[in-house]
Amino acid sequence: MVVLLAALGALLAPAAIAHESTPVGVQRIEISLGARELVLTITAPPEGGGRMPVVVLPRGDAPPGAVTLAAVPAGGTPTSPVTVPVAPAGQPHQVALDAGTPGVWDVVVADGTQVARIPVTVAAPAPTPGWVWAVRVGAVLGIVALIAALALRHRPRVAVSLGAVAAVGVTVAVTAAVVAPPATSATSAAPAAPMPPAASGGHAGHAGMAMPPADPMLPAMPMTMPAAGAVTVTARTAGPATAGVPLDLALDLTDSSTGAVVDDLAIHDDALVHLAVIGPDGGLAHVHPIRTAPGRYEVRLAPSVGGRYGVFAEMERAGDGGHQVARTAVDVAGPASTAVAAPGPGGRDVAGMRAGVTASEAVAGRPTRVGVTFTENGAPVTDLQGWLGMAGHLVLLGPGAAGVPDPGDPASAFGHVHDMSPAGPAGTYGPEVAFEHTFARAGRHEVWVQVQRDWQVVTVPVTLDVAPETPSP
Ligand SMILES: [Cu+2]
Repeated sequence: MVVLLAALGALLAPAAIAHESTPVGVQRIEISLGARELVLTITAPPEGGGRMPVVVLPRGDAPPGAVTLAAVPAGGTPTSPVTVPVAPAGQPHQVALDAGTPGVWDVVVADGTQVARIPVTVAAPAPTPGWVWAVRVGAVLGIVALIAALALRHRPRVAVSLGAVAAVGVTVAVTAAVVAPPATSATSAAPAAPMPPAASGGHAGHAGMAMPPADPMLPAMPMTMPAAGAVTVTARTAGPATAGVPLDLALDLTDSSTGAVVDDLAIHDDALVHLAVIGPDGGLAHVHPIRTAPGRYEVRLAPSVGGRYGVFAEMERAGDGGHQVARTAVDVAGPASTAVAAPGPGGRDVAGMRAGVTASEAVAGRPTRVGVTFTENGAPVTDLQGWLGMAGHLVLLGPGAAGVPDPGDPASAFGHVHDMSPAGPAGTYGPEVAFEHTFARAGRHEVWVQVQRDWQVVTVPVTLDVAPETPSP
């Protein structure tokens, strides 16, 4: 009898592990909160909710001060936020927030003026499989009936009936346990899908036609994806924008086909929205607006000259995976720019370093390689930190109607290219970052190469003249 009870106890064990929760992911997101650049690493709580560790890493100028963090149900107001120092740059601080129930939560980051809300979904625990219930019910029934039968053994007829019930219960439990699927597939959410071919640098990411081998156990990729709604970005300012005055820019995201508010952005390259703001002086601000409400993003800019600024928002919608750029413009009052165009390929001094820019012959329609090699006092720089998950970024603006790059002219094409080279043994990059890009149009282009060193983004502007494609002989 003891053996039988032990066996029943063992059968109950799978029910206990069925609720074991698994961590569902870590995401990194960069935000421009006022004058601060913060990198947050958010570890999602286990299924069902719980502790949510968040690491706050200040980068950029990192003015002294602190921000507060809290986790609240989406749209809620924090009641007991945690204060975190955000200086100096490169000094991380970890806090443990609590997201106690499944659903959509906001990680709220506030600096006393601005409030960022980063949505985090806390997964619900997987429902208990039917076989677990069969084991539980069968085992409990078996144990109870067995104990009752033993207690009533002075009434043989009743005891025999209870014994029969116990046998049925044990049979149900044993059968359910035997036919149960292996524990791994019953307790984890889903088998890991095979990774698609990595889009690592070069042309690999552009081939596009290679499909991973079909796996009958995975949902089939539909052959025709529904066209994702393109996002329209509407820029608003509280008042007239003036050069030399900090400018709070609000961006409202709507679906261009339905007009509905767009609030399903996925984090890509460590941000929800990558915003390039290009001024009439050829200056580039590459910032990451904070989400302040569903479909609304805000960022503080520092326009230095008057004129029309081009605003380029790069986004990916969840479930779609497609990368898109929405553009708009903002007019700033003030003296016009007197800046001259950036130099072409060659050497120039930037951020205490020497940046040597090379470009292969740039011809429209053909791959062009742009490289920048950094040296310091003649020695190669090998401590570039990478930024937004990669070695370097190249932002480009093509010629407008007047034949030169014009950020306010929709005819000026915008582009963003990555250097996806692997990091060196120390996790750093350098001395060279390089980019390959096929310019669609001939004419004068402005490109900005961006790397990170000492927690500061270093931007190297380059003027590049692209020759027209020569007709094939
Ligand atoms: Cu970005």
